[in-house]
Amino acid sequence: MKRILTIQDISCFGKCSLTIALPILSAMGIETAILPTAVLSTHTMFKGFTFKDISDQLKPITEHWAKEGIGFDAIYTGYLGTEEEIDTVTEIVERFKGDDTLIFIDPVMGDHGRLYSAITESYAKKNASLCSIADICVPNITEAASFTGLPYKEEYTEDYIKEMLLRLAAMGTRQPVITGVSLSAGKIGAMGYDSAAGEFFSYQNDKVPASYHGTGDVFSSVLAGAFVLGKERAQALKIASDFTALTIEETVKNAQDPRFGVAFEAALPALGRMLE
Ligand code: PXL
Repeated sequence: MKRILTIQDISCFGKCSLTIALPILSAMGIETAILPTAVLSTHTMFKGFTFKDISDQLKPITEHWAKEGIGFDAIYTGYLGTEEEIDTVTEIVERFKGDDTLIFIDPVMGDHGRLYSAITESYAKKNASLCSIADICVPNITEAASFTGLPYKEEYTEDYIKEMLLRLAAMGTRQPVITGVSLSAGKIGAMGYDSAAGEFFSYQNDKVPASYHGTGDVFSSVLAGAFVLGKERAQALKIASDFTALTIEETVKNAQDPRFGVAFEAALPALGRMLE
């Protein structure tokens, strides 16, 4: 069985980060070790959330694992609260990276043209350098614009996305993948670039006209899992995009406050079938 380590916060209510990654990766048949960086009452889109930083535990936990000789087929990082955390996570990635360890970085930092409130310019720079050591990094257009210095656009051409991907590859990421990319009206998906082969790849699905918190984490978890399972990149993008669309469709059936997240649980049986 493949083994992945995922490093993210635990938001106790409002499904995202670890409460999405752990059940999805487990359902994909991947042994999943977790490294929680912080415990929040909810994710940060709710007012008045509590936040307990537990990132001082990252080093002692991983030192224990190293002593036990524990290794991973992949490391997948998501939302990281502070610059110090990014430094520590970078050290952990360097320490546990074997010849065949897939490093998958989701540089969670913003959306819809705006960086989250706590994100500073120096945080963004540090996050860009974490992406530079990734095999695969999956920024959305907002995050990719911040990393590459290109302007954020709501309306764009395929060439704009290609330019972003080339710049991300020049920064060091082996296979950058930009998420939330719409290459024609009514469609949405992702586009990537394999820097070793010099090839672009993309997948587009019908856009479900609804928006919920946590869909980025669903997409990243499935994509990371699909790569770990050895799926070919076009297939991995298709599975992640189709599953994410399905979770949105399931959520629409019993619509709640969008901050409560997506009903990914209802779509998990279909994920097994998509992987066959
Ligand atoms: O879904 C990304 C995410 C993860 N963790 C926390 C967040 C967010 C996005 O808002 O606030 C705590």
